[in-house]
Amino acid sequence: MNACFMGLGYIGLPTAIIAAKNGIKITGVDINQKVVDMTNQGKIHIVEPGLQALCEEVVKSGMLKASTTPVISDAYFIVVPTPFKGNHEPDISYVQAATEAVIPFLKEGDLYVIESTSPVGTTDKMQELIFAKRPELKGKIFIAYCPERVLPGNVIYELVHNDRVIGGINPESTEKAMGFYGQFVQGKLHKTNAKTAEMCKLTENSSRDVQIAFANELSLICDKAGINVWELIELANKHPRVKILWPGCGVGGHCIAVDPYFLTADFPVESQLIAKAREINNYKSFWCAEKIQNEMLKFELKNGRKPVVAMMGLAFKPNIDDLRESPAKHIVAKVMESCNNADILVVEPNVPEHKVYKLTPYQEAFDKADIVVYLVAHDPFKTLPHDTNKVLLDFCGIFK
Ligand code: SAJ
Repeated sequence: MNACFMGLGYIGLPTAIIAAKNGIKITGVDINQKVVDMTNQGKIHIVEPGLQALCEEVVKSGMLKASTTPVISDAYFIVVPTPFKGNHEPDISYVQAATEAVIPFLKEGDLYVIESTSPVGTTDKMQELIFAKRPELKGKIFIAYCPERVLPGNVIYELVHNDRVIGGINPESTEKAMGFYGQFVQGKLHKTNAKTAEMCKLTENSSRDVQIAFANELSLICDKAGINVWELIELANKHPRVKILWPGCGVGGHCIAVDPYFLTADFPVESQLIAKAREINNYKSFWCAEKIQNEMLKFELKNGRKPVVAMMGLAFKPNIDDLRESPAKHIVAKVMESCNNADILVVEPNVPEHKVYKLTPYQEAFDKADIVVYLVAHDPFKTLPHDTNKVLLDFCGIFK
């Protein structure tokens, strides 16, 4: 079997590699020539443990080849980004462009699957687009939606072992897509229709966002009430039916902080809780920045000099090098903007350098700082002492 993967990013590339490893001949398509060149040299352009070796193997064996254009295949997978526009409206133009690129190659019996997180109804829209241009294929090709669910950092394991939800535009399409994923997924494959599968992905990430918002709201209440929120949540979670997540300095990444807007944009009246959760999680970052600024002011009033502040972590979550859409990064920027004379040391042990900030090793920053702000719970920070005279602001539960 031959398949084309449209998009060689954080999901498309690993999925293409795993499929190739399982005997499917893959053409990986990306608009970025650099990504195509690197892939063809067996090199990966993303950070993902274990993926480099697998990529080398499937490129060498000829099972994966990258290109900037699709080739005639038996199946086509759309794995491109779906960002949102300025007004939080979803932008499906990449899905549309990738679909338009494969339309000329489609033939009877082919499978077309969207994996990109998409607003409800996108698969139907792409179906209309395909049949508007190729009416002779009506009823002769298979169209489905199958969202990915992998966690960056654990992608190789999760791609194979996670359950998948597969929704076709008709039962035949669902079956055809099940047949494809069954070749490398060991988790269960759950059948549904395209709309439910689209909604399922948005539901999963919105559910997590709402739960984190609850934890973040608790952290604001506890701060005012003088209660340790980490101890509180640990105790509440001893109840057999309570499972509260953890507060942090906001919610980042390209999924949890984005996907709920796909629901609030299309269902503004109905999605009150989902919209409020987004607001709370965004507000938490502003609150953290203000808290830091207040501590800096207090220090200055008490000591007659500006404090040295260590900002610990820039990534969007612990133990990764991904800084995109990171609340920690926004907080650092906001604090730096407001106090241009203060000595702010920025720490991120998972990246060698940053194009805006001069990075300081974490131990050195800790030693020099009067105020230590924990923004991301990276493991190395947990080795630093907490019985110290320094002011410690722990927004991510480093000592929990
Ligand atoms: N966070 C908290 N408190 C928590 C857990 C997370 O504040 O208790 C924060 C993190 O620090 C981070 C953000 O939430 O800023 C998102 O991190 P995450 O680990 O919750 O999720 P992602 O964005 O890395 O991956 C999510 C996953 N979805 C769910 O868990 C429902 C993953 O399975 C999806 O495949 C991925 O989104 C995606 O691509 O949609």
